Amino acid sequence: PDLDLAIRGGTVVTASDTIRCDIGIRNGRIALLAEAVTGAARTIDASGLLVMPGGIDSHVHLDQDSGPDVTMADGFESGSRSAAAGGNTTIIPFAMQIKGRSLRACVTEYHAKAEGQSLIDYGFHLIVSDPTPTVLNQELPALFADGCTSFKVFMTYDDLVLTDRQLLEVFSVARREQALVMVHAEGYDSIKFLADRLEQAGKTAPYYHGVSRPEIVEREAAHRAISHAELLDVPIMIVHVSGREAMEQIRWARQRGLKVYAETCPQYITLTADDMKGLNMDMSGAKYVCSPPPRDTDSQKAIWEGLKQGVFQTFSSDHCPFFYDSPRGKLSPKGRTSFRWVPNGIPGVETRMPILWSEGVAKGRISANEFVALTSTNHAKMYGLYPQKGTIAVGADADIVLWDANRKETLRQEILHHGSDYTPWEGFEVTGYPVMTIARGRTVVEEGKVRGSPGDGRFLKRDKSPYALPLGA
Ligand code: DUC
Ligand code: ZN
Ligand code: ZN
Ligand code: ZN
Repeated sequence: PDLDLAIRGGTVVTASDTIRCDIGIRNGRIALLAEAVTGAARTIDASGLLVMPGGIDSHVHLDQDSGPDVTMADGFESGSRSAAAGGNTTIIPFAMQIKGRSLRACVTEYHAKAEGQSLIDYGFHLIVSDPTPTVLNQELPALFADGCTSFKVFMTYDDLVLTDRQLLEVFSVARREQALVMVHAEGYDSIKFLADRLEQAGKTAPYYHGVSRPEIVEREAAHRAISHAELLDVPIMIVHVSGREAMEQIRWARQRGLKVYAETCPQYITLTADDMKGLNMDMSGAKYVCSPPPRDTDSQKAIWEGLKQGVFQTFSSDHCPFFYDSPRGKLSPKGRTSFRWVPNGIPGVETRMPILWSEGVAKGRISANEFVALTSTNHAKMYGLYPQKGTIAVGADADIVLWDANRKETLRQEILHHGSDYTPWEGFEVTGYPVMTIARGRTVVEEGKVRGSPGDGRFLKRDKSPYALPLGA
């Protein structure tokens, strides 16, 4: 037989269509879409299941340097395994520059961390924390040419924050090179001011993490980033948008015709600031500490509006996994003294797709096609992977998730594959779950059982993003 694999009897769902058809796969790519595909070396019966493009999670942190006191709970092996178990076939983690060091040298280290480890294909976004002339004029253009065609900048954190001048410098390189800028929009000085005042008042519990980073702080930074982007005519993607305030800035930018894109995450439709209270303001609230912090139920409503109206192009996990009960995790010795030292981030690469399906599609808020766009197709388009990734079409990589729309599951640590020792969604009930994840024609995970191996995943050299073209290009 000239086909390696046939997926038969399922309903194929892409970002644009829902079609009853079979899929024929050869050499890791989709060779054939037809009413009936026969004569393959192996056949998978997908009757009763949805057949969708594998998830692409374009916002994932793995094995990222987290300072001297803290270790991330996932490297590329466990992180990619968890991603695959959650229906993903591609992840785009970050390669972070450490201030005072060469960006190129840091990226080389991340390549070494990932080499031979990932079960699924991966790319890298860069993080620029020290935009020296060498970084701006030599290293960034060379790294873009190497296929890392997007980078993130931070407007907060001592170790990462860029001044407005520096933001303008990197934005202008992005414009010239057609790289896509991702912006962490939270204002450094406001957070510092509020956190100092809270600590002085003895308010140090994890709950005050959220109080120190209110929506206004995110909105102000979003507006500032948008203004810088307009000044230079450079497209930007505002990541992890948490609520109405920042979202209104994005709407405003779009009405002005600006190329301002946005991402949101599961935490902003399911968690609230109250989760950080834990039990009577104890340390267990640290399990939910992430930035921007979860808001309130009104904000969740706002985010749903944005998801339905196309404000958001991508729905990513912002998987940033730490241990809870560990001296190198959320409860590090310093972390116990104040929210200021609790590492910011939560694990979620495995639960992203079930949460959006369950809360979105199963509850009638978005269509299955919109789900595919938000979890896969738009990530591929935005970050230079389309149409190799992100769709089911002849010639595309055979990256596929078989999805049981009716499967009920209770999310809990016990069934997950990540390195963290907890999930923020312990006990959360979902309808809709992945049954099998197929990456370039190979079964990576089947019914929660891992079939793939570290090293099966390859580094993806991404194209320039068509979304990064300036208005006046
Ligand atoms: N930003 C992220 O993107 N992830 C975790 C923490 C943060 O500040
Ligand atoms: Zn590279
Ligand atoms: Zn961020
Ligand atoms: Zn992140």
